[in-house]
Amino acid sequence: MTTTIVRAACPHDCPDTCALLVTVEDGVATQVRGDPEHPTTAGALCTKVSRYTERTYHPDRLLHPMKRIGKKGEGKFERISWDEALDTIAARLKEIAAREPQAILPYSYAGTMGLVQSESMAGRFFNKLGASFLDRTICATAGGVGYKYTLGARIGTDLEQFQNAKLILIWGGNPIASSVHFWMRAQEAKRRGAKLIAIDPYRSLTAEKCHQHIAVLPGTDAALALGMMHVLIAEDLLDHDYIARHTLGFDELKKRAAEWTPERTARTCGIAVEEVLGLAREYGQTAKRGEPVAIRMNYGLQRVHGGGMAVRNIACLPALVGAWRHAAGGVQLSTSDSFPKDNRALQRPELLAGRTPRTINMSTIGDDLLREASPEFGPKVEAVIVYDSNPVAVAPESPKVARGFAREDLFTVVLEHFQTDTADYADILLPATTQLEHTDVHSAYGHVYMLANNPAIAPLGEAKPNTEIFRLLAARMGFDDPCFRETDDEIAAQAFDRSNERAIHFDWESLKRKGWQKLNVSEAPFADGGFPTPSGKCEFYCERMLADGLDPLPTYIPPHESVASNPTLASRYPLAMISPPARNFLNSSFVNVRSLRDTEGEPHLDIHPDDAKTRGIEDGGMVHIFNDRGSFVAKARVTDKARPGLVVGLSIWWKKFAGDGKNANEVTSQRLTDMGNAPTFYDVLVQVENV
Ligand SMILES: Nc1nc2c(c(=O)[nH]1)N[C@H]1C(S)=C(S)[C@@H](COP(=O)(O)OP(=O)(O)OC[C@H]3O[C@@H](n4cnc5c(=O)[nH]c(N)nc54)[C@H](O)[C@@H]3O)O[C@H]1N2
Ligand SMILES: Nc1nc2c(c(=O)[nH]1)N[C@H]1C(S)=C(S)[C@@H](COP(=O)(O)OP(=O)(O)OC[C@H]3O[C@@H](n4cnc5c(=O)[nH]c(N)nc54)[C@H](O)[C@@H]3O)O[C@H]1N2
Ligand SMILES: [Mo]
Repeated sequence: MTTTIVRAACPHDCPDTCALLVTVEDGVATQVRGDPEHPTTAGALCTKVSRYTERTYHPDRLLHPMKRIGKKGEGKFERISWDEALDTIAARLKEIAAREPQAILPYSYAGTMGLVQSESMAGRFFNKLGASFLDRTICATAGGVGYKYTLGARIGTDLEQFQNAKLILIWGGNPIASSVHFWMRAQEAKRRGAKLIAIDPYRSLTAEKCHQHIAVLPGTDAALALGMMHVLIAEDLLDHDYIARHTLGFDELKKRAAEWTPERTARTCGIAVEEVLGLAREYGQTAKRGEPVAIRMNYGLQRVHGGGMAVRNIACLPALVGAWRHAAGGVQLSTSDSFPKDNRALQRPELLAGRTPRTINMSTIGDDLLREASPEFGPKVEAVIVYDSNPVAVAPESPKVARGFAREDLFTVVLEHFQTDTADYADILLPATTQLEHTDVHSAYGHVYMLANNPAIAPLGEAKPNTEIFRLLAARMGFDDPCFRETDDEIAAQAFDRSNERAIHFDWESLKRKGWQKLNVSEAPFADGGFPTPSGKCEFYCERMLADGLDPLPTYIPPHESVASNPTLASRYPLAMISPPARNFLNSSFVNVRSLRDTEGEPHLDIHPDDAKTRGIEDGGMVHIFNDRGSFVAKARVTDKARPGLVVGLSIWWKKFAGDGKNANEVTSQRLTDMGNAPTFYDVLVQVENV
């Protein structure tokens, strides 16, 4: 028997982007481990990816191209050859493109985060075609835009520093489920005497293990940050020297923060005045003692109307108290802009040849698939090519998404590992390779290492990498630019811009051998200011926001749907619903892996005992969750983990694994955030009753 160890990278949409070691015995991958030498992975994997071989060798893997023989959504397919599949797709796309290429829409997200298998060859293909652009907003753009207004770029505290912090605010994130390698550092900090405070409407697994949990109402974090500023300023818990040298607009901010008394803040957030005061004092006094205070924000807090503003406001806090002076202080939402990705080399925008196709927002795919041609919208969508995403399960207001994909006149191609809820609507379903079967190169959004993914095994069945599928389609379409013939290795070698000092060490061949390489970045990014904003400062007052039609100062934007902001709606639908990630799923990936699904059991709804009692709901009873957009059924868990007025349905279930064939996105809305045109998954009112 020959045994080899292959260096790989976790492809999933998670801040941790782990370095993997894959054991291969006689051509079969038998084990996936975390690389013990990679500092952030530290030899540990989450429950999901430690079972990656179960996913790759799953009996339900798609192994051949197929064409639909049943009704759309029914999921009945028949095996065809690659030639037939590619010829069918090319013929249809040629016919549409000859009339109107913008009637073709790519739909993709982060099924794989690999820079090669996500938007390289695919991006080139759609650029050459002149297809509609897709605005990839479904996760992080609200917070990303808010963060950038304040700090200039998505750069933050290095993950490898958090264990040295004396206070960590875990704000809108549940890292035990969604970023376990950050949580390992936070626990180390706790052992060294740090205090951990969770700010989350729900007592998540993480909130349960922190010293303190502040259960704000969903969508009110911007107000809490303003209240903290008020107290920091009133009690002079400030770093005046840092403010003077490295910030813009402190005097204006002072006036604004004065409006946010602890009483007003507490009322808005649905918490006690003491909680506002206590949080601000803990933060300000720890910093004043010269000790590092760190904030780990996560995207959970920005899936609401004012999500961009909330992130912006929180991003102002470290500069007020001088937390950036310490490598272990500051804030991290994302580190993605630390990476000098060469998107031009990957996607070749010159293939557009001067055209600027219209842009469709992936978060409003429900409405947009149902739209007729119009001067504002442009042509009706006639073809959708889905890869690295499962929109029928994950996109908001799912009843409309499903109706859109059910259109008889829509031509749908899905590249997938499995027959997902979206795959059920495909005209042509193509088998894609998993991370063990293809080459890739990775950046990360929670740490600062570039990683290589070497293929460990041969593709299963007739599966092909996304790149190869688009390469073959390009040839069928007659696209003869040389970039369509590049190999995956050639593409990977162009992923980072080596003229940028941060990626100066990047060399694909050596990265493949070593597996990972840290970017050339400083330990404390803003210790001496140098924010990548137009002013070079942390912008409390932001001219760009004014130009974009926003309040240039931190403010509070209430939820679209809440008891306080919409009492009329709340009289019918009085409960706020959030649907954050379940620990054993990764968005909708892994839901079909038996052992992981069995651990989650079935779709649940956590509801507070008071809210259950008034509705006669008992623990373990089946409940119906509904609003004007739709409804779904789940098993009630009566628990005070959900604060009164809040219900929580951990997600994202495949609809076909739920008893009623529906999931939480039946009731979520397509209304967008204040910034970044992102969805408002956690800005939803519902009513709940016994089935
Ligand atoms: N196991 C697992 N890991 C994942 C994922 C997964 O599905 N499963 N998804 C991955 C993806 S795509 C992402 S984007 C990341 C991050 O994904 P996030 O959406 O940040 O998810 P979580 O880290 O679970 O944290 C969300 C937390 O925010 C809370 N929350 C909801 N609304 C509010 C609010 O208004 N204010 C505040 N303060 N908190 C709120 C929720 O109760 C939850 O505990 O995780 C990634 N990691
Ligand atoms: N209600 C609710 N809805 C949500 C969220 C929520 O918290 N609540 N979270 C939102 C967030 S943060 C996100 S990021 C989105 C995530 O939404 P998506 O990015 O759509 O994520 P997944 O559901 O994991 O689907 C990814 C699919 O890509 C496939 N895939 C993986 N690798 C490859 C590959 O190499 N090739 C091909 N062709 N396919 C591949 C997987 O099999 C999987 O089916 O969902 C959003 N939806
Ligand atoms: Mo996400």
